[in-house]
Amino acid sequence: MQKNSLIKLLVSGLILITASSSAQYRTGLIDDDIAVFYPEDFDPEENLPSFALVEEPEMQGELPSDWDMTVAFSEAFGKSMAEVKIPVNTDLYATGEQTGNLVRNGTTRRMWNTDNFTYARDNGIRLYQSHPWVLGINEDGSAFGVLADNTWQMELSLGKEILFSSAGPAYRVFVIKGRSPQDVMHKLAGLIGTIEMPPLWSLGYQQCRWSYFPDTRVKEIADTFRLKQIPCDVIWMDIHYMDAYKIFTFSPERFPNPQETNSYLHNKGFKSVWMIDPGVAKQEGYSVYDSGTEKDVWVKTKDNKDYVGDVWPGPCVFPDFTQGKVQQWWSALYKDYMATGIDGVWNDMNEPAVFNGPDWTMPVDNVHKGDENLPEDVHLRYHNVYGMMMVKASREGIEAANPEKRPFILTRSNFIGGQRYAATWTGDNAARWDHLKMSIPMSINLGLSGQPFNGPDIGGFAENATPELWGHWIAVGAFYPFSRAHTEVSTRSQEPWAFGPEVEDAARTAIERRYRLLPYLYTLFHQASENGMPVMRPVFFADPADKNLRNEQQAFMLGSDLLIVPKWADHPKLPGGIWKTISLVGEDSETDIYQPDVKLRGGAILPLGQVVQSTAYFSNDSVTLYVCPDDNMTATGRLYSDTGDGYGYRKGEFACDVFEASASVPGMLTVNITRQKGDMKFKKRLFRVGVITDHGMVYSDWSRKNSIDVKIN
Ligand code: MIG
Repeated sequence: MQKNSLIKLLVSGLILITASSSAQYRTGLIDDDIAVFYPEDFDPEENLPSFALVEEPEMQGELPSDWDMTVAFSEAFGKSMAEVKIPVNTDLYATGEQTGNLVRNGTTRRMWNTDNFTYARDNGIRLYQSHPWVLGINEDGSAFGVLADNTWQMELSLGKEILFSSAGPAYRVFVIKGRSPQDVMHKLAGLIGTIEMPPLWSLGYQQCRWSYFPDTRVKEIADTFRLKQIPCDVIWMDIHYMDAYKIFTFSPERFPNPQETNSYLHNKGFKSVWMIDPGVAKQEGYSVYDSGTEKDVWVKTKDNKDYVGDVWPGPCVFPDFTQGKVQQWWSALYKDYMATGIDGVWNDMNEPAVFNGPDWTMPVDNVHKGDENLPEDVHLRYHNVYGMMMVKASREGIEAANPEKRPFILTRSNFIGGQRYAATWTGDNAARWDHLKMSIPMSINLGLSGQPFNGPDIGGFAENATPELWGHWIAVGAFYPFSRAHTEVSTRSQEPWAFGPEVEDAARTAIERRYRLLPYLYTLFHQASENGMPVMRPVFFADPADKNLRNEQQAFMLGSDLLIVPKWADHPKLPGGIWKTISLVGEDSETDIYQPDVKLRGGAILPLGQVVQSTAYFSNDSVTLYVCPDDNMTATGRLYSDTGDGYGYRKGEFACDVFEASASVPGMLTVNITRQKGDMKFKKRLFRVGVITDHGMVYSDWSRKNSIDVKIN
């Protein structure tokens, strides 16, 4: 390491000379309301290429003289600090996957990806992912965002200023200003990109445990869903499917014929997701180890030996994803694997977690070799992006294996910008009430950090859920963007039917509600893929200027039109204006003991589908439009449809329909349906309008017309 850094010092000295004479790394504006601040000693070799950003920004001009949010760089106690001046009385959010309250003011966070069972380690101030990003809302509802473009180990303190303190070299900081938090989210998406459109099936309900085995048990679980008519799209395979925990292998006893298992699931309308960890068993004769060794792909110790650390299979070596050749080698491993009919991949343990490593990971002075695109450097620099690099390579391999399908990857570790490659879940929570409640601010803040596709383990991972807790968890969990039940190796059964008939009924209703909402949910995911808007949003998004809403973290929004108010919410603070409780599948949330209240915004039109047992049977041929008129008896809504998988939508095979309601004739509401974009054809398309009135829902007949009238009194 010593020799390394000496050389680096020399090299960086040279680059510094070029850098300071080039306009490229100078503080200024990169867009109307986006400034970048460079420390004087910024060294591109130590910082770039950026992992967070989709591309290097271009300088647009000088920082305006009245720009108030400036950044002061300094060095203290061997740390590189960046102190960002922020307006007074602001509320701070985001900072990625973190425990605690929705509002982040007054807290300190660590950016150091950590396998954190039950969030107990380090008081939960560092979890599996790092998002050095803060969203701030000013008193008047205008907003700003601060992004430290730095992968090195870092701490983030949110006091009167925002203070980043990093164990690495000086780094640049971006400051975004916006009219509203939504505006700032759009601008963030411009910098870090958005999710790719996920396959529709990944929006369905998903059933997991550590682990379902053997294959007959997997089939039994799938069959029980269909037998009990509880909708479900995906069954998950955790580490016990492997042969002695060796990745890309299948246990000959437990899963002798994965192809057959996958076909069985497919025939019943299920998809399967299987786990792949980064640690590769160090065993000669094991093809992944042998081919990797031959290509010299493993992360090195400071003495340039293959680093070996213990994970599930025992002693393991770890792919060094900083090298292009390693990425390609890793990607190629997915070809035969996916050919067994696997639909999605679950990348776990990629912080990376190492059982016998310092601080449960690999030594910070381990060496990543890099290549012409990425400089060689120590683990301290690349640790926080190890998972991100892994899922990028996984995604590329899965895409190459199945070029006609949209990849689905779930990752435990990631970094800001990593939503471009994988969805995420919030790791090993526990079956406790406080973890159920905390899952909401966690999920919201991940969405506000650029990762809309996320959710916690429904039911809680560690410990045994009580029937009551599981019932409440699935009732809310049906509304998480990523909706999957999961539990640890030695816990009780946690399927929807495992807690008795009452919870089973509650689960069926909850999951049916999700499936009925799929047209709306899918439209929200499409928006997220276009402009980075979170799917699950804080209540204050309904009215950012209403200070009263700023710390509401029990209720939440789905998109801009639905409010979800959990049964256990204690005096939730809800936005003003018209919000009407709706029933989605015949439930009455007022009397139901589990189902959250779902409220539709006055002025909104909500597209609803039919309840199906799997998205394999989903179609947007028959859509019900719930209309919640505003004070002027008008409302609008939209629906995005496509084929649910593949890339036809990129060539126009999609439909963006816009709905507009008005009451031109007294006593009559008319909804006009207009194709705004896309040329997808439907065999037959029927709409039906349901209007929320003072005397209940009033429905039209099913109609093929694009103008539908409803008598409302
Ligand atoms: O060391 O694969 O967070 O979801 O079930 C535990 C077994 C490894 C941790 C994941 C969890 C998964 C478990 N894994």
